[in-house]
Amino acid sequence: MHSFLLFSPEVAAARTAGKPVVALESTIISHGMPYPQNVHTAREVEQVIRDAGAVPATIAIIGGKICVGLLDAQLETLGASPDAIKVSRRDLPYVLSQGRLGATTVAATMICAELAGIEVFVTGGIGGVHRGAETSFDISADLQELAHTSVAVVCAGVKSILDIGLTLEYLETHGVPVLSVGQPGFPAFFTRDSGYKADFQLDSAEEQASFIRTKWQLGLQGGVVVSNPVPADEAMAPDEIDSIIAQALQEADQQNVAGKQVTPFLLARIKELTGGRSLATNIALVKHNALVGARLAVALNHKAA
Ligand code: PSU
Ligand code: MN
Repeated sequence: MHSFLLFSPEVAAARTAGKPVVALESTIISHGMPYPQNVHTAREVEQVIRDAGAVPATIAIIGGKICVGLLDAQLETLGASPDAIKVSRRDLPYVLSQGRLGATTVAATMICAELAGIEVFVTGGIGGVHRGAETSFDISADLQELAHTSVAVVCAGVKSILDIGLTLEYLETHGVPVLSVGQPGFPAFFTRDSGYKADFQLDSAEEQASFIRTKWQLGLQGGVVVSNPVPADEAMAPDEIDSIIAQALQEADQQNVAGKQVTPFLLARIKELTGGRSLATNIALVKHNALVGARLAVALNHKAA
């Protein structure tokens, strides 16, 4: 086993028993939602996964270890700590070797999940190609990770802070399939419809698991995006969220926000500008993704590699 990995007792027991495990990221906790709703939501999301017959493994970097599964106290520390570092692929060696507190992005969580032998990972939204990327070159490392690392990522699509069309083009170029659940369209995080279609609609966990197994059995390495729209009664009004996103983007531009600060800046501004209503939608969609991810992990577990 990899010397950097440290499994929680719950996850270690699940591995021994051959139970399905679902990875969860921690940047959504440290940089995606405010305290204390972040910790509360993280616990609720874990419980959704347990109730659906799988075991949650929230991943973070603590004390020079990749912690796979967090104790309550660790989750609390991470959620309450203002100086947890946002850790993507580039940052992993620094945060581990310096013993810093790190919250893993989609990219870093995929790396850690693969090291830990976990095939399914649930999040809210993945990173992507930013609007204006033709001049800023701002393309999330999440997309390269999906190209190379063999983990299925359940999400509610990408926020329209990004260029959704270019994000899908990038994924196509790198051979990353985009599945949708319950509708043909690719969802836009706060809303169910991005105006773009997913590649393949597969509604049942069994079909999704067969697709994913087939890809990996063919030797086609890399991830699969399983896009799951926010439940209709929890979605935001498209007009409202679009104008708020436009304002947040303009402010980021005026304030010269760059690099890894861009996504957290936009997420925080959107929350403020919606008076916190975006947070309720965010929490609802993550919990819904947890249910879909747990069912997928159970189905994949029945089709052992
Ligand atoms: N998108 C969201 N919520 C999030 C993130 C993205 O809707 O919390 C986080 C995820 O951890 C994702 C990261 O991996 O932001 C992407 O950051 P960047 O764009 O800097 O690669
Ligand atoms: Mn970026």
